Amino acid sequence: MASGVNSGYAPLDVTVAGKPSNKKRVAYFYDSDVGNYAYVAGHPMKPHRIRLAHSLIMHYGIYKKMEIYRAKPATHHEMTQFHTDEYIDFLAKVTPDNMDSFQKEQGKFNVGDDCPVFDGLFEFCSISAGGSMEGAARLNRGKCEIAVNWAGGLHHAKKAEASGFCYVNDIVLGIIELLRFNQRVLYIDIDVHHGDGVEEAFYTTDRVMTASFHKYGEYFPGTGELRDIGVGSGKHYAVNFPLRDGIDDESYKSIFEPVIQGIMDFYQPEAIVLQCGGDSLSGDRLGCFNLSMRGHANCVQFVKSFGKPTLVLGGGGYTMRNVARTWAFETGTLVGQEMESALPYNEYYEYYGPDYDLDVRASNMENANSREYLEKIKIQVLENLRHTAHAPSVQSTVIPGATFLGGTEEDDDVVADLDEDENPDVRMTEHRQDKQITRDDEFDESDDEGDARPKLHGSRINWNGQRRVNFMDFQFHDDVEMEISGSRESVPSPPLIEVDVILAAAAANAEVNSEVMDQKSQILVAEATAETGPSNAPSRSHSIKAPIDPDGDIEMDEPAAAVSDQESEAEEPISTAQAPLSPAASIPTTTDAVVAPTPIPETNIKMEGESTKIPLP
Ligand code: V1D
Ligand code: CA
Repeated sequence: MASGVNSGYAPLDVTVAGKPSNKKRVAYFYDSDVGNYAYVAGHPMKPHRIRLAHSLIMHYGIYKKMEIYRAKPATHHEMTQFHTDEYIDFLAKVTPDNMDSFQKEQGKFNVGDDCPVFDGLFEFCSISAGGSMEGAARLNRGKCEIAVNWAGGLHHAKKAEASGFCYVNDIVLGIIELLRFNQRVLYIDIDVHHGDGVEEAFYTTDRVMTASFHKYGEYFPGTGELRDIGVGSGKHYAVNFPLRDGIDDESYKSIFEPVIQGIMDFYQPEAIVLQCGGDSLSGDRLGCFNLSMRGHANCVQFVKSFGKPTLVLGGGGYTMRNVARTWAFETGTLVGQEMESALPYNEYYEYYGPDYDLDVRASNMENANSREYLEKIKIQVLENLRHTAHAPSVQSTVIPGATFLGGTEEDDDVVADLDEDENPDVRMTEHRQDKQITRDDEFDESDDEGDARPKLHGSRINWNGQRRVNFMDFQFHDDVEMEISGSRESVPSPPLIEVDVILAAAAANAEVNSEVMDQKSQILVAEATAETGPSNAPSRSHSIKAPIDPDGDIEMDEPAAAVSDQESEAEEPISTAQAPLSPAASIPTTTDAVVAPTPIPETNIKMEGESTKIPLP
């Protein structure tokens, strides 16, 4: 076992498919300020959980097997490689004190209940994004094989819109950095929620394959159907595995490993980004899955086993003590360290009572994912992969007669049936709606040099009737167009390779989703409003109730010891440095400045304007 705790729970694999789990150089990014940021009172997202995880990581001695860095916070300019200037300007300016004078902008940028304005909002976003960008940059330079940023993984943020507790999409920014040196990047998302922001950003390019496993059906954000497979050049490069409540370790492993193996075999990514949202754990305050810590960490171990440069990120997770346990265990898994079941004493020890044990155990909740259901979806997902025309620089065969899903008409019907299984109360599934929409989903190959944007546009209606508009020209803002190569290091820029492709796809994304979704919105709006209303409640409860039990709302300084799981807050060298694939620009160089001795857990970490390496004691 990679991280052997003798618990009787599903073990992590030492080897997967005959591949040894070699030791990797792990770079870990942590900023001791991150735990001091707090969303508004009663909000389930608590950055303090990252400090809890860090404390466990330090006290388990995992720091001895990795390099610890404090990343340079992402700058306004770096953020605009994906986000609009206007949106980032707003995030930088708005405060709880002046927010009343930004009423219009709050609406426009979706800042409100889910994504409140709080003190230090922009700095929090900078820390989160800085860690992911810096992790990607170190992977690019071949300075590590694995980079970890538990403050990252904020997968819902859109180009010009906050969503689902996420403001700045550190994942998209990290992937953009990886794309400078890697032809194909695989994004994997095991948060219980659909990784919509990342999927949207790369929906029309084959340079990034996104794969999300998530609860689907009457659940935020309402996207991530099996049939959502990408558009244009990106068709077949988005993978969605919709799940129902209560999935357990065995069931999850039975789908995750074959799907990821299939993607690895077909797509052959050069780098991987893994979002490890902890809300897929059993007993999560907002989640509805039944994964144990070891079931969750098996995904990390499985991804690690492929030996690709991997950026490991956080994400959701609302039962703080369980998120901390799991991310600490997953950090141990990444460095190959055994971890005792008994938690080491640490300054947050009281959070882990009454057992003071490492494991997060599964419950006896019902698994609404039948073996048959999972098998059907898995087969369709694997079939879709088989029908993909090509991946950049990877030869494969186009299979004639493929339909939108890449399967046969018969397959489409199976999927439609599956949709109906998922949405028994919906009269017409989105799959069928699409068949009725006049589509023009090929890019307009305009000769206009400056505008390779497609003519397809659209919008989607969420499960709760909200219209979603997404702009995805993540590298194509007019004002930064010539600086898409922005890097966190000064690497000489060789001639651009295939940059036209990626730019066209990126530019296309914005218009594609925007207008496709507009069309869908017109058709679906009546139906959507007729659907069952939204449920913010954790679906485990299956009840319409206040989203959060105020009694279970544990603020950052309060231990959870007295609160039960049911009530509480409520991861071959790979790359030696290689020539970048897109031009470099003038974003400041990052170096590793050695500073004061390693703090345990978090004192004496200094920032000197650049990424700071925290030396071992
Ligand atoms: F319960 C709450 C209390 C206060 C504020 C918000 C919530 C809450 C719970 N669940 N908000 C939600 C979800 N929002 C809605 C919308 C509100 N509309 C009417 C519908 O249901 C958002 C859940 C976000 C999940 C984020 C994430 O876990 O995926 C994540 N990953 O990385 C970072 C966050
Ligand atoms: Ca997910």
